[in-house]
Amino acid sequence: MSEATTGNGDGTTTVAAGVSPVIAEPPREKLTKKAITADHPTWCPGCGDFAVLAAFYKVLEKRNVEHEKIVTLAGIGCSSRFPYFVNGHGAHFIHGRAVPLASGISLARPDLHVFLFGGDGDGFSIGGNHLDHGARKNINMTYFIMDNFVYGLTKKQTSPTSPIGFKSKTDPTGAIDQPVNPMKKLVAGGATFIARTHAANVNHMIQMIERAFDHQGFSVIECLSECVEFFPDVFDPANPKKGGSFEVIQEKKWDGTLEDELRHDVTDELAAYKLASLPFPGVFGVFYETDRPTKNALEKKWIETTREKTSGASDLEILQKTFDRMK
Ligand SMILES: Cc1ncc(C[n+]2csc(CCOP(=O)(O)OP(=O)(O)O)c2C)c(N)n1
Ligand code: SF4
Ligand SMILES: [Mg+2]
Repeated sequence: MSEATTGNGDGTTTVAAGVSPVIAEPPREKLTKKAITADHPTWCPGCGDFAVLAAFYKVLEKRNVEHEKIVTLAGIGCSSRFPYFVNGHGAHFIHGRAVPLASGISLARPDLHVFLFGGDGDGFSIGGNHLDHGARKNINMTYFIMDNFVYGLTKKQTSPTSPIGFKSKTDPTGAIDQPVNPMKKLVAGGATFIARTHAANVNHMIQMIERAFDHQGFSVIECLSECVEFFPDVFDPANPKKGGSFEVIQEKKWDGTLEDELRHDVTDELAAYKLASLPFPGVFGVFYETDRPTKNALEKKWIETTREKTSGASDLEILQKTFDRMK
């Protein structure tokens, strides 16, 4: 019991004037899949995004995340419908603007787990610039990008990750532009956790989401997720169930062995860049991870220092002083 409260001996408590009462929380039940499952997903049967949702439910359940602390946000696209299917706080926002919305929420409420979901169009086209700034500022959130190499919701336009030659409504004779390489873009942008996975491999997706969840800072996962309607079979070469090979990055164990010298150092930016240069379907796993102060932490420190300097002045007094200085 805190100093501001007095037990009355009859189970009730008297709270000193001017002090907010501490409300005892009822015992918390374990988070279940049932509790976090919302509407039935409206994706086409066979869409890769179903498996992503299943993996996300699994992680929330496994980690027993506090239900009221889960926030899922998205822009616009088939993949961006994600927040509708998660029973928690969330918003389906403006096309490409999930990162700015999430930045405000993450900075104002650092106690929340901010998850973003979206597509290659939302993240690398219209939202590409926001992605870079979220990354360089290292704002705490986890961004899961379902990359299907096409604009699915708007029915087959060339996306920034569509390969050269892809025939779509915007490129009827085949795409001619160099596609974005998501891993290279994220390394150059300054994201502090960067991973790649595949919707056909649920266990690997779960591992990557858990690693991102544990990371403090701007974490991004690119997930190859097939659009069965407008770009079917494009990821077969990375899908063992369809005859492909799913090559997982072997991370260094720092055990001093000879074989460890060949393993990937996730803190090495250049090594991550080199991995990102491998031809399609490339490799899967954690490309890069570094420990850099988050904007959340830096901003908190700055506010505290300013508070100390203004020696307990109220917000109104600080505002008044600012106006006085401008006279
Ligand atoms: C400002 C604006 N421009 C364009 C659109 C149309 N639009 C909606 S979703 C989308 C692309 C979606 O592609 P992607 O992000 O890859 O998601 P997918 O549907 O493939 O999951 C576009 C161009 C829009 N809603 N708003
Ligand atoms: S159009 Fe493609 S991305 Fe959209 S729900 Fe259907 S299969 Fe999935
Ligand atoms: Mg897409």
